[in-house]
Amino acid sequence: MDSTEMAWRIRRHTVEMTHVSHGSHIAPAFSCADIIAVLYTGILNISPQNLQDKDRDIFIMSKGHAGAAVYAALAECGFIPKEQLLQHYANGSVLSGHVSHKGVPGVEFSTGSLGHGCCVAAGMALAKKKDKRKGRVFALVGDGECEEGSVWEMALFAKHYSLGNFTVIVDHNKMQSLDYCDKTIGLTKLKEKWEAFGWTVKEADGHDHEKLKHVLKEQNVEDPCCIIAHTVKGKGVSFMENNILWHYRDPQGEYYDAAVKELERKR
Ligand SMILES: Cc1ncc(C[n+]2csc(CCOP(=O)(O)OP(=O)(O)O)c2C)c(N)n1
Repeated sequence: MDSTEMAWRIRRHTVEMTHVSHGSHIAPAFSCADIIAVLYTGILNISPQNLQDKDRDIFIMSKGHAGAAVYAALAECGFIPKEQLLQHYANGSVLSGHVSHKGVPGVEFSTGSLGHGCCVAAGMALAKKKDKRKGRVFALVGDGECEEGSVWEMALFAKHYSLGNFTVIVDHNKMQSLDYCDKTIGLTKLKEKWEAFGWTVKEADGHDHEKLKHVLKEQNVEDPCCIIAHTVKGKGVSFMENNILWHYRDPQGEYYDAAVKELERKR
């Protein structure tokens, strides 16, 4: 499957998942749907067959609240049955709202408490390096998540250990849960901040699949790499785009119908 079809399917599944469960975080999932689609269709060396392979790539969804996008990609890649997606956010389901690795093959670490996943990912990258293992480690963080102090401890750590096998992707949609990032805790000169920590920094349109493939394919030798992906929160359904309401709101009634209609038209 190509990345465009994968991104469409991630968005389409996410509408159903959040509609059925009355679950939140549709806009955070739409924001990174293209990044996840590109990762799972041509970058990550992971499959249901190589999950025990110590040389596999590792992906950690540090902004774990957008777990629907990961579950949808895993279902499309054969890690979990597609029918299971509709249990997302349901009581007792293994597909919890925030990504969980318990009972979900393909999820490497449970996340949701922002600022943690990327730190564990850095530790995994160091373990790979020490064990002389192949494979790269990727972590997807939110820009609001970059307001967590632990993210910057991780940045120091990854540079100190020259983790060239480690890539952090920042989903830079300029929004967080209740407002714009800049109105909460400013993130000005985000590129310069990562550079000041000694990272190689690249920027890309987070919805341009060719650009994403280009920056994600290149691997650094010594420095850890940060890719700042410029995105639109809610991307794919026009009334959700850049609209803070859709961080938590779930699509019901006329909103559900309109979201489905727009996505079907865009296929
Ligand atoms: C440690 C922690 N504090 C607060 C929250 C509540 N929370 C969930 S999503 C979110 C906003 C995240 O913003 P961002 O990282 O920019 O993600 P995006 O805008 O892409 O959804 C917050 C504060 C959390 N999950 N973890």
